[in-house]
Amino acid sequence: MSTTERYWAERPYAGQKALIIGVANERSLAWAIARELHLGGAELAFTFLGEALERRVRPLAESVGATIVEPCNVSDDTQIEALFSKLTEKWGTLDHVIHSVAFANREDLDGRFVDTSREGFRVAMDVSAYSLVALARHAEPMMLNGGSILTLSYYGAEKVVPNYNVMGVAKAALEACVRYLAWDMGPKKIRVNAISAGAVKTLAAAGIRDFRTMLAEAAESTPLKENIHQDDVGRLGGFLCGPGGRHITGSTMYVDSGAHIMG
Ligand code: 0WE
Repeated sequence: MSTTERYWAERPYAGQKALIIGVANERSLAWAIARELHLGGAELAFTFLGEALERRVRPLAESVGATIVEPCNVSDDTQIEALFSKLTEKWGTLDHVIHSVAFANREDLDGRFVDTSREGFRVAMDVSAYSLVALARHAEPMMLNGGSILTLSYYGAEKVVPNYNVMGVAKAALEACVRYLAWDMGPKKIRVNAISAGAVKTLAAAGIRDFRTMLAEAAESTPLKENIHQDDVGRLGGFLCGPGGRHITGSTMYVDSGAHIMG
């Protein structure tokens, strides 16, 4: 038996249930974490936004034996409530929530941050930061055995990454939400953490100007001299949901080839 086979033979998430929000296709970071949890024996539920993504998500969900695939627009309380009534009815309890959702208007990811409109700021904050709070609040009563809530962040939360603009502000808020949620939920042994991932080619990065150049430059300038892969995020996500993460909460952990240490 190889080392990896031996690792998965332990099935660290056997009997556990995980809700995955933010799979768009096979390149999604949420999908990488979902696969990792599936390998370790977890049962999965997925959400999608709109019919186009439903057609993408359903086959992926089926490939890992998931039977719960529900719509969820995270900026709509009614849809969040419907999702959790379905989960309560089908599962009753929940162990993990993976939140891998962000949105800013396309025009706010270019040009000057100072030009962000009130509505653009509101939308970015609502979808990218507040949604974690709303989901955590609904998940909490189902997480009777403790568990893990994970979200995805990016270095633009801490330092200026040109053009990341309002998303940087929203990710800063998201990382602060992680800390306050960790404090609220700690007594119930629910851990809340963020993974700050290096730039990686996903649907969220498609159409972002000069993204390929960014990737190439990042690869050159990081200590490890290579870009990250979705699977790197999958492994850290699995670690944080598993026994390795038992006393880790409120943290933002980096998977970025060391990019964040550079001055
Ligand atoms: O968080 C992100 C991007 C999230 C995102 C992507 C889009 C594209 C399509 C949020 N909203 C939208 N809205 C759209 O209309 N990343 C970490 C990837 C990313 O995005 C950047 C980056 C990096 C890295 C934008 C500018 C500069 C760097």
